[in-house]
Amino acid sequence: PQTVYLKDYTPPEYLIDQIELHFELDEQRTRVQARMNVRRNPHSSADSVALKLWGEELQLLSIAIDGRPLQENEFVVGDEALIVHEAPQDRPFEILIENLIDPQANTALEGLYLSSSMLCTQCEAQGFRKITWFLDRPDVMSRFKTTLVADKAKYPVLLSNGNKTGSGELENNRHWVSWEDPFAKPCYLFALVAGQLACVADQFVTMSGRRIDLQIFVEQHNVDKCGHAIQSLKNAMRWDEQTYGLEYDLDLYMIVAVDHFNMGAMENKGLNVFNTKFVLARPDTATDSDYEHIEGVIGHEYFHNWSGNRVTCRDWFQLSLKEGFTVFRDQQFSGDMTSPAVKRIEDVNALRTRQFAEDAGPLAHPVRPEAYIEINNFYTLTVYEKGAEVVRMLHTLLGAAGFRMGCDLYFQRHDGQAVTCEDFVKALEDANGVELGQFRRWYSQAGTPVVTVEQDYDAANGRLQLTLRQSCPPTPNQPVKQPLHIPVKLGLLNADGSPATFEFAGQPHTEVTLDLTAAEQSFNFGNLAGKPVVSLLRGFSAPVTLQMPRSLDELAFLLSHDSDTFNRWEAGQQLATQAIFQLIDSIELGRPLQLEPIVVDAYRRVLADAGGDLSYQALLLALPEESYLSGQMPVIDVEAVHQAREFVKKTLAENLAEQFLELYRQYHRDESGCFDAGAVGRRRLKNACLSYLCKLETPDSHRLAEQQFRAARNMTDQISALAAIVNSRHPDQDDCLDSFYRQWQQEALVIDKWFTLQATSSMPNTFAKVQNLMRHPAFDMKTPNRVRALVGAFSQSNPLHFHAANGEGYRFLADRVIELNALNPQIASRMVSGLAQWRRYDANRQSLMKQELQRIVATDHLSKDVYEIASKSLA
Ligand code: DPP
Ligand code: ZN
Repeated sequence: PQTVYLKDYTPPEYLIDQIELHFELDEQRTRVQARMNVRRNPHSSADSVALKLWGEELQLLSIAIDGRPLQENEFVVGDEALIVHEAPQDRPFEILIENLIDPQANTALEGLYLSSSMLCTQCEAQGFRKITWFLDRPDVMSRFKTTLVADKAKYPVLLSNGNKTGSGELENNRHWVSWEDPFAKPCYLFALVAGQLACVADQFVTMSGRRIDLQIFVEQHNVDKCGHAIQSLKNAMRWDEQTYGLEYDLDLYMIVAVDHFNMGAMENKGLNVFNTKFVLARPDTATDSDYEHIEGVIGHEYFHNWSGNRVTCRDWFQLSLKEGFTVFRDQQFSGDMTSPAVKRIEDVNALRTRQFAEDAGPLAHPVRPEAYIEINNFYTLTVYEKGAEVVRMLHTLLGAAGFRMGCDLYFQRHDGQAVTCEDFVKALEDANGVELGQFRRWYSQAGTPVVTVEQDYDAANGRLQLTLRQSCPPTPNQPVKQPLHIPVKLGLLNADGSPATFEFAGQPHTEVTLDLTAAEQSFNFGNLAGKPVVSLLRGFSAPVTLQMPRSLDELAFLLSHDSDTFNRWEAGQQLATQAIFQLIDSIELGRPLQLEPIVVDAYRRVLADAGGDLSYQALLLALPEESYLSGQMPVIDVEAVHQAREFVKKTLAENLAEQFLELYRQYHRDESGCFDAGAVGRRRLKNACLSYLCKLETPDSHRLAEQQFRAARNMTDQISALAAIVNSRHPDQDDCLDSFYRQWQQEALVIDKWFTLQATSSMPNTFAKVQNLMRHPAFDMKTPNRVRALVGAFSQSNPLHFHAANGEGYRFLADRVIELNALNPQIASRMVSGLAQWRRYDANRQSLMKQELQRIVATDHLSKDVYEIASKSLA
């Protein structure tokens, strides 16, 4: 397979200003007619060049230029492209292509495909070439007119981008609808949908007084689960007006929910296509977190209308231009809608457990990658989540007002263009009159920087000197790293826990952002009454690993007193992490296990402090995840990590049982249907307590969980109780699982949760259960959500059992990857990630994992997607 390089970018030789598409829709034989207005790009080389249109899995019926059918010697059709040897060079011309496609055979879910009984499309990144031959690249922007013709009974609803311009009846019970999108766009934003769909409608009045129709299309049985999505959309539209001054630009905004979808959702102009998971919610079927994710993803796709659609990417190496920026925007939005403190912690937690692992492994790549074999493999945590952190640092460095000025200039300067990450940074610089030269390295340099800290306190003069050093480990193709511009937010605490006022750069402060730009740099803080406790990297102001040795006492102190909500939580995490690592040492040395009393005391204080944000309190109670702990070990010992963490959880439960039970009782009430911060917080805190209490494995704790499970009228309470039951030795576990299945068998998204709970259980014989579940009638390898719920959850969220020392988990995963490779390469390649980190394990596991990767690479007809991930993992 061929590698594509950023350095080889050249502007397109041809442009397509307009395309008129005509579809005769049919499950197995869809006829596509594309009429394109083509001309040479005045900004490309002047040489005469052949016209190369990308196309895959298409059957050509006819091709004509300016009405003249081409002879066979005038063009050639290959597996990937159609080449017209001599196209007109000196004038615009029209190409007319007719071809056939087979949506039902399309299990890769790229291009036009069948999902349940509806036809829909997914064109990002390069799916349009599976619809017709085209200049499928984001810097070719065209105005689209689309006509859809279909059977009226099977496909009463026919949708595409933009505004509806006409419709009518045809013979044989067929009908047509035509659409026109007034905004030029790259073909990755094209969409069509056809099906028997119910519509939930609303309206939004924009800040300039325009009335926008909002429509959500779902299968009839889901109309009662669209209320939250519609409200989220309205919230997002208002928020973008208020926060970025950005208004919606069409008269209609449509969202369609489909069961079969490779990703979360897609921002097609005026016609978003969503995975049902990020639309459908009812209090009894969706958890509080589901409600939040729906709001976040609805916001994300809506925000793309400006950051992605009006201003798009020049080439796919610039993907983070739209994704990093839009993730940052959706994070801001979700924080504003819920709790900024809680949202920040959740985002950092995900970044540190998952993106940091990617950045430390064989698939590490910069936020702006330099090479790819298959672009679908680069929709990564690095491009999305680290990309968002890079935008967040720009926000921190420029301040909210400066950042907004920069964004205004960016949108104004580049509206209607396909641009680069460089253009984005340049707009921020120009609007603020600043220079961000060194900062740009964040886009080109992979790996997570490590920052170490040395403190030197001069009591006589009340001065503190901090020396910060940064380094970054080598990553593939980047052996040597340059220092980065790292914003480090800092505060100091007095001995009594109050915030200290200090002198920095001649001014009094209570908080500053240090610009760490050199490999080693010292900073001085004066006017101190006594030795302060340093609170560093507040709000996680940069995506780095901070190494700062601290005593358990100091961490407990910060957990009680730090005014920065992120660092207060972080102190608790570090406290638990240190305690767990001490226990891991004891396990490995065969010593008896004992938890430091200071840890129990710290959690007792967290339990006692019920004054504030209960969701935040629940986060303070959550122990660091096994994957986060593993990420810090030179050689990962999954069993010791699990055993040590369980020991801490159980010991805390034993020592603080009364407090856990009291809090549980205090907040256990039925507030189903209430989603305000108070009700959500009460559920979170109560369920955190329940999960501790179930570690006691007493008849009382079992009864408590089962009562909650049986009585629950909302999914948060029901699934939390079931999770506690499934992860304990509860005697009625199987009965509870069966009754849950019977209750919810008609609700695909709830059954996904049922699969995931079992796949992630830490109890013995989980692997046998996973194998049985593969044969369950509700399991289906062609439904990505189901595959992720079982195969994905087991291999990525059950380290204990997936990494079984006999290699059964690895063999199982490789078998599934090979099966999926033939059905859906994108999903197959996502599943490989369970094996990518093989170097982090002991020699026995390394060789077992490597074997499976080698078996995958040796598979016949391996897709580019799987080949790239598996071969790079081995390299
Ligand atoms: N562009 C899509 C997104 O919003 C890709 N799934 O992330
Ligand atoms: Zn996106």
